[in-house]
Amino acid sequence: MYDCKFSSYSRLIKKREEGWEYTMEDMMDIVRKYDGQPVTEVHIVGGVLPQYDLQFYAEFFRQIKAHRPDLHVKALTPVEYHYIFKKAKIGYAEGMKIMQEAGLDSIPGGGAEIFHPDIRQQIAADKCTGEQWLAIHEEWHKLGGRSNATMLYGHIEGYEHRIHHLEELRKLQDRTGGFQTFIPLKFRNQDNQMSHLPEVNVVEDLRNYAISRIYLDNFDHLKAYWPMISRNIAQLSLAYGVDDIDGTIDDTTKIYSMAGSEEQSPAMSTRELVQLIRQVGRQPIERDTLYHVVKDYTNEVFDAETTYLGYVALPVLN
Ligand code: V47
Repeated sequence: MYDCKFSSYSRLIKKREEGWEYTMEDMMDIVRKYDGQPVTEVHIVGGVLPQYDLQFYAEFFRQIKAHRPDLHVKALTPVEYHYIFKKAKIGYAEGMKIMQEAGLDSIPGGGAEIFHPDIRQQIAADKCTGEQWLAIHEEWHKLGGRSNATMLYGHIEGYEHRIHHLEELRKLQDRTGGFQTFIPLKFRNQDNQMSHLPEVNVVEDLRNYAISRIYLDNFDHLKAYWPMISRNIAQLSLAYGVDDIDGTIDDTTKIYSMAGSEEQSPAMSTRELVQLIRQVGRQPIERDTLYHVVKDYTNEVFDAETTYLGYVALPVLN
């Protein structure tokens, strides 16, 4: 495993017993746990481990698709792809094609952190470079694939580094149009190697959403990931350019609960999510991963006795 300065859940190989190391069977058990439930997407967060190679991930995607063909596989980031393609001695275009044929449906936004080398060197030196991150997304877009983009902000970067990051994303989006949503990720400082840094305040968070919305006018969506920022701030962000607060979620990775988020067991019912959106006068629309409308909840009447489970995503379409 690479060293990660800001992650509260990553562990080096020498401390592997403190981390997560799942076998293919363990991971398939997690997928099977949701059989019969209205789950639309599995978001697979990886990690760089020598035993997880190209064949391993391709086989994993194939097994998920064989088990549940309609489940959208949103998996891994350029950090893992760069590593496994290099080990397999193949280029990005060939590698992404193999992943697509194995069942990969889209790439999540992770691993972007801050592209500018002055900052990336200090917080994510082991990870692929900003150029490599962008190049892998570009190859994926050329294959017709869609992906998301993130930016980890509020640590040692300056505003100029954030703007550089947005500019790089904007330029790639102008070339390919393959990004769906931009997700600013606020640095949380609990139990990681950057815990000495204070977290930025909520005004900064909201300003960052507003600037991102204006700068990335070629992105269709701006997402506030509520398990990271808390459900109340996510609700507020809907007045600052955000149109997507993600879904009901079941954060088995604990990326944010371990990093100090207010949300300790991130899962909301559909009813809670709908209420959150309605309270601020917005329209709750369930979407799938590719932003097709699944259901309009504007006039939905919820029965207090009913338990609403599921991993639906409810963006607000303005
Ligand atoms: O790349 C890790 C971030 C990312 C911390 O595509 C942290 O829909 C804040 O990308 N404080 C992975 N952030 C998660 C990710 C993501 C999440 C939700 C939805 C989507 C999507 C993508 O989490 C990493 C890193 O930037 N992260 N540690 C931390 N302490």
